[in-house]
Amino acid sequence: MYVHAFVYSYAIGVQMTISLRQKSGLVILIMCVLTGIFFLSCDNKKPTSASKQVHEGLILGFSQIGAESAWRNCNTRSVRDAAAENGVQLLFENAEQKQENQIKAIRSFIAYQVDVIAFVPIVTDGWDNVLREAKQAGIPVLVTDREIKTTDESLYAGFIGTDSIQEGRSAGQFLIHKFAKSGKKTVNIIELSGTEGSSVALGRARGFREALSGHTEFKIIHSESGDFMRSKGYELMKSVLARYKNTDAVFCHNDAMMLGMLDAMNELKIKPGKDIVIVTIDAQQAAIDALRLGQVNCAIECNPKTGPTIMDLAAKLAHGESIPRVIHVDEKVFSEDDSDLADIPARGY
Ligand code: GYE
Repeated sequence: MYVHAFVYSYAIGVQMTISLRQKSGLVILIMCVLTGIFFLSCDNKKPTSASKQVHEGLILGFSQIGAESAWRNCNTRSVRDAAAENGVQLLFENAEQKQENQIKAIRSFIAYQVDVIAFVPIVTDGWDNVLREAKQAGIPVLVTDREIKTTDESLYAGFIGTDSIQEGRSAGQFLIHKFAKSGKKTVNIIELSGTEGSSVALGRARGFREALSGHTEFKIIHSESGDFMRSKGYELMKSVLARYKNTDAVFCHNDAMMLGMLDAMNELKIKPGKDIVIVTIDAQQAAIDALRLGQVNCAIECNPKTGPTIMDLAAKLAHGESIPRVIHVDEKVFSEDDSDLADIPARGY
């Protein structure tokens, strides 16, 4: 597609040059070639929309971690829909937040001799043994959404998912910008983090600290895991906010926990977005609604709609083709500074 765009823009340039037969034509030609190069350079960011390929007959074993958030449910829908659209036979297992269930599911996929295994690793560690079994059985593995730590990179074919370090950086950068003119000597931050040991919680925490390093006025006064769940966000923040009355900002690793926290703030008579600055990740519909109401100051998108790309990658693997080692999905940052908040299309999650 990008090659087509390149050829197309080149052809337009040539045509214009010929018809103008002037210096300006040459300038246009150069611009068109540069546009083509730009399209080509975008090639490593794969679109997550359906490419409508049909992969009839392919058997994909997919181990999902659970249903802890609206984000997760959308991710599950995206995988199920894309499988149905592409004629892929999907063996879907919900691990209910337990790694041992995921390991069992992967073993059952191996026993079933599926063509490809895809899974969302709930935490980074502890996958080597089961992945070695998949390798011995000759079944390629795609890691999706969250990353794994392994000493043997040959145990999986590639990863598609979020760039969690960048999401954390964006959160930190927003706070730097937000408090730049406040004159505050100290900005007290609470971090409500995701599932302990998960690559996304580790990455978001790391990127956040990286962005704030060197800005000594920012202090993370408390950091605790709410396991990406709304109920835990509520429970935890009710006591934490009552304890830390001098909180200036909260960084939530996901919207579900943020929404639980808003309930707690309501009970504690704290005005979210005003008394305390709120940055959150996922940008689901409820977070965008809260942003429009001024209750959230910044919502960083995490894109759950990876189903179509997962099907394409699985088909490549089933045909013995190689896939990129890492594909990060496109993500935007929405904030109170945007003039077009009203125009954000319905999120679908
Ligand atoms: O941000 C959160 C979910 O792994 C990126 O998990 C995902 C995270 C997402 O439950 O809402």
